[in-house]
Amino acid sequence: PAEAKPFPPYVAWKNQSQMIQHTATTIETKRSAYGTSIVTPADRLYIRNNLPAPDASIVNDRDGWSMAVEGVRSPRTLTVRELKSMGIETTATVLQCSGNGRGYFPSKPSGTKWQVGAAGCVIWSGVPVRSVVAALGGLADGARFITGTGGEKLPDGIDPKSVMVERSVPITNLEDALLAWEMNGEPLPHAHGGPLRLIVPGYSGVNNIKYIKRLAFTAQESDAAIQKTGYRISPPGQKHSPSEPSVWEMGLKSWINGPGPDTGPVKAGTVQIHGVAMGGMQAVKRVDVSIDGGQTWREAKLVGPDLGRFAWRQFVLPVKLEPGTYQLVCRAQDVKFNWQEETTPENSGGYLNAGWRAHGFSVTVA
Ligand code: MSS
Repeated sequence: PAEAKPFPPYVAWKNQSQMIQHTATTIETKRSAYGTSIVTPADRLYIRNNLPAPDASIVNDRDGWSMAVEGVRSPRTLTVRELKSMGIETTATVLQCSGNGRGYFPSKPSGTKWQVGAAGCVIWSGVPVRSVVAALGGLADGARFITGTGGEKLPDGIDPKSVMVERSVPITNLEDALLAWEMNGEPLPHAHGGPLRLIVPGYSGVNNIKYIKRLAFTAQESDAAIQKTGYRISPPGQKHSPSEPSVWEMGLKSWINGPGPDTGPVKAGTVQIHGVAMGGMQAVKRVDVSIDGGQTWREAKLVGPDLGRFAWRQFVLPVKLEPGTYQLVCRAQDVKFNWQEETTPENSGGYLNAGWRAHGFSVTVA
């Protein structure tokens, strides 16, 4: 099995027994490895790289890392040391790959067949992007997007636009976006984008640029392929086109982690059904659990401190189960009274699957 393969050097420090390695650049958390507290430990947080990660030596001098800022009144290159003098903020967000849940689309779109594990809840600390903008004299005229560029060395002999990791998000994210140098109380690991990463709360993984080397406030979206034609919601089987919606905001979503399809046999008696729920841009208000595939529902209890609207909530429902087979599903409601969708329509990239039915599974109680 894929899990047996040792992890490549840049992620060798990960807890390999708690993860599923699809490839050297796509590694997910096992459903059973999320636990019941809120924050996902770094050593089991998923990994996704579109390009090979830069050399780990880039974190040898973290404070010396520099990032160019463009599209402000006084454009400049700033070091992490300088950024640290401009402000500090800490935010918990769900970091989730756009393709998380792709493995549950019936048509099996191409790309990594992520189940639930290309996600985690992470605490970031860094400087608000808006503070950096203020320190550099404010936005230049016409800025409509925040565009971040990854610090990877690009392969020779290829059009850089075809491979570079550069994404644009609407300027409205100035409110909440962060340039983070710490993750879960530690210097940001190189594998997760250290020394410096752009965090766009509520937006899917690809918009959170690792090892950021350029931050530009632009009039247009990036013309890099990853923005122009990649990561778009297109009809099944069709190529992405720039006119289709970009994979930006995440949706309302929840899933059960335990007992799970990978937690082994369940003993009859009282079972604590638990999982996670996230609202995308809105806080989660409520989670319902069903043991009969959605015919009847019971409200679960939200567990632990509320880390803000961009974090996920853990939930639990104690249920007495007799021997038999049960179909476990859950669905979340946000503070605007929207319910999680039952089925996410197929799209060619297999993005943003948040359908509650597809994330369910059956357990046998003996
Ligand atoms: N950044 C950079 N620089 N590069 C790359 O490749 N990727 C993406 C993000 N960012 C990249 C970046 C993706 S795609 C994702 S998910 C994320 O990141 C991940 O993260 P981690 O830390 O987990 O690895 Mo899908 O939507």
